[in-house]
Amino acid sequence: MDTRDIILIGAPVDSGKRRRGCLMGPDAYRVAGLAEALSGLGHRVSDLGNIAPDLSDAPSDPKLWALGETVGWTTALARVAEDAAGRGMPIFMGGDHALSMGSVAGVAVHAQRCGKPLFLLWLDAHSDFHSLESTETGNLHGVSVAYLAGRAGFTMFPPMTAPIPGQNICMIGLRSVDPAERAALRETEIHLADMRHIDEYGIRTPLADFLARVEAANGLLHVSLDVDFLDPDIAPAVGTTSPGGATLREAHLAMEILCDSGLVSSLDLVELNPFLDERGRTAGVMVDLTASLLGRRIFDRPTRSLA
Ligand code: 6HN
Ligand code: MN
Ligand code: MN
Ligand code: MN
Repeated sequence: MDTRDIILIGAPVDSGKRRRGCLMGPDAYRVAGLAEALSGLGHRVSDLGNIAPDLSDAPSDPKLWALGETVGWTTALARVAEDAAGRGMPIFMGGDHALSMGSVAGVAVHAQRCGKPLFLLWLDAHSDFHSLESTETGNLHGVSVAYLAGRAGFTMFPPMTAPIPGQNICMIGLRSVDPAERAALRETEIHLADMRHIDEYGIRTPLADFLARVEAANGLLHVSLDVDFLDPDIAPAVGTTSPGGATLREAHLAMEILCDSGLVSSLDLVELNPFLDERGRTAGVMVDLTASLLGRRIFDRPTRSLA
C-alpha cells in the first residue's frame, strides 16, 4: 500500500457515559506503540498530542449526562478533524464513542469541500442511534450516529452541517440494539449487519458490498472502531461488554479488506478503557488491528494454493 501521512490525535473524551477511564485511552495507545507500528510499515506518522474540549458554550440538561462537556468536545474535535483531514489521514485515539460526533462532523465538512460523498463504517456491538429524547441511560456515547445522520433534536449541539445519508452508513457487528433504536433504524436506509449476518455470510460479504458502493461513488470512508465490536474474550477493556462479538480473525480480515480497498481516509479508535485492561492486551489488539488496516500482512501476496 502507498505511504500515507498519518496524523494521530489524542481525544481523551470521557463524558459520553458514567463509568470513567477512557480518558487514559490515548496514552495507552502511545504506550502500546501505535505510532511505532505505523511508522514501521513505512508511513509518515505525527502525533498532535491530546486536544481539549471547547467549553465556551456548555449547555446542561438533567436527563443527559455531561452534556456541556460532550458538546465542547464535539466543537473542538470537528475543528481539528476538518483541518487534519486536509493534511493526511487522521486517527482519533479515544476516548469514548461520543468523540465521533466531532471527528466525523469535521471530516464530513472536509469531504463536502472536496466535493466527495462521505461514507461511515460503524464497527460496534451497538448502533449508537438514540435521539436525545429516546436515550434511556442519558449516556451520549449512545447517540453519535443519530447526530451524524442528521436526526432531529440535536439543537444543543453544533449544527451537523453535512449530515451523512443513511445509504452511506453501514453498521457491522451489531448485537445490542435498544427497542427505540431499532424502531428508528427501520425508518432509515442504513446498512445493518448484525452478528447473525456475520455468522451466516462471514464478515467479507457485508463489507465488500459496502466498499463497492463507496468505490462507485468515489467517496471518502471514515471507519469508527468501537472496542466492543470485538468479543470481550479478546478485548476486555471496555465498559459496555457484550458477548458474541467479532473474533480476532474476523476483525483482522475486516481490516485487511479495508486496507486492500484503499478507500479509508480517517479512523476512530474508541471506547478503550485501560483501567479495565489485562496487562495491556486490549490496547495491543487495537494497535495490531490498526496496523492491519494500514498494510501489515503475514505475506505480501496470496499464499500458494495447497490443493
Ligand atoms: N457505545 N444503547 C446503550 C445506551 O446507553 O444507550 C449503550 C450505548 C453504547 C455506546 O457503543 O459506544
Ligand atoms: Mn459505540
Ligand atoms: Mn459499543
Ligand atoms: Mn439504551
